[in-house]
Amino acid sequence: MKPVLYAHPFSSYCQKALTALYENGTDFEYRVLDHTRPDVMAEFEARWPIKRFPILLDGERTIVEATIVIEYLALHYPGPVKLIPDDPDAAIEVRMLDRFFDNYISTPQQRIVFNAIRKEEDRDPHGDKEARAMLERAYAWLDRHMEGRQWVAGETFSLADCGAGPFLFYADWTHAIDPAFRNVRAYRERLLARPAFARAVDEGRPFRKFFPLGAPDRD
Ligand SMILES: N[C@@H](CCC(=O)N[C@@H](CS)C(=O)NCC(=O)O)C(=O)O
Repeated sequence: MKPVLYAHPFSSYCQKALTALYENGTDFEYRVLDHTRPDVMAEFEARWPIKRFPILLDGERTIVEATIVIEYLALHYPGPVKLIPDDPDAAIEVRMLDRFFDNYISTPQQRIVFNAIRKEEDRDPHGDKEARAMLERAYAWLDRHMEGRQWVAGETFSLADCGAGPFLFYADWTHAIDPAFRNVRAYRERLLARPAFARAVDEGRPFRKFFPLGAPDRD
């Protein structure tokens, strides 16, 4: 039986897991989370009442959190692209950078978007300002880190790059990456040219009109 991914093509965390699946050509069943499919939504919510996606179902086992989905795939469905290095020390670097993108790029990016879609009276300008300041600090750190590098952790494409793709993609739409951060911008372009992530981006294209801040006419 193949693993089942419950996901939506326009979601950044789903694109992170999809990039890993596409990198390795892993055979899986894609159950798209769509309100016109209440049966799929109900299955998903029964499996993970926290209701954050993606999740992976393998037999009776439910795996949650995009990073852990990728860890699980590397262990149980390994392919030619080693997204987590065998060397434990190199793997620490990969996992550390993976945390960087979740915590300091994606989290503030989502905070800005969630704030923007609230009713006017419920918005939190202070939270928005803090999230933007975090993104600026994260871009600055990443720009120095990416000097002379192709991928973010080690010589090869890894788990950390799987998250970097979608998170930098949406972060730039949300709070533009200043042109002065040329290493970050070049890295974002490199990620967009990576076939596995490019495929995930293409699958999300039809949903761009739903981006709450308005999707730019590029990428
Ligand atoms: N920590 C989770 C975060 C997943 C997440 O935030 N997914 C978003 C889609 S990109 C979601 O479920 N949004 C639904 C909601 O906020 O109600 C992970 O790493 O997988």
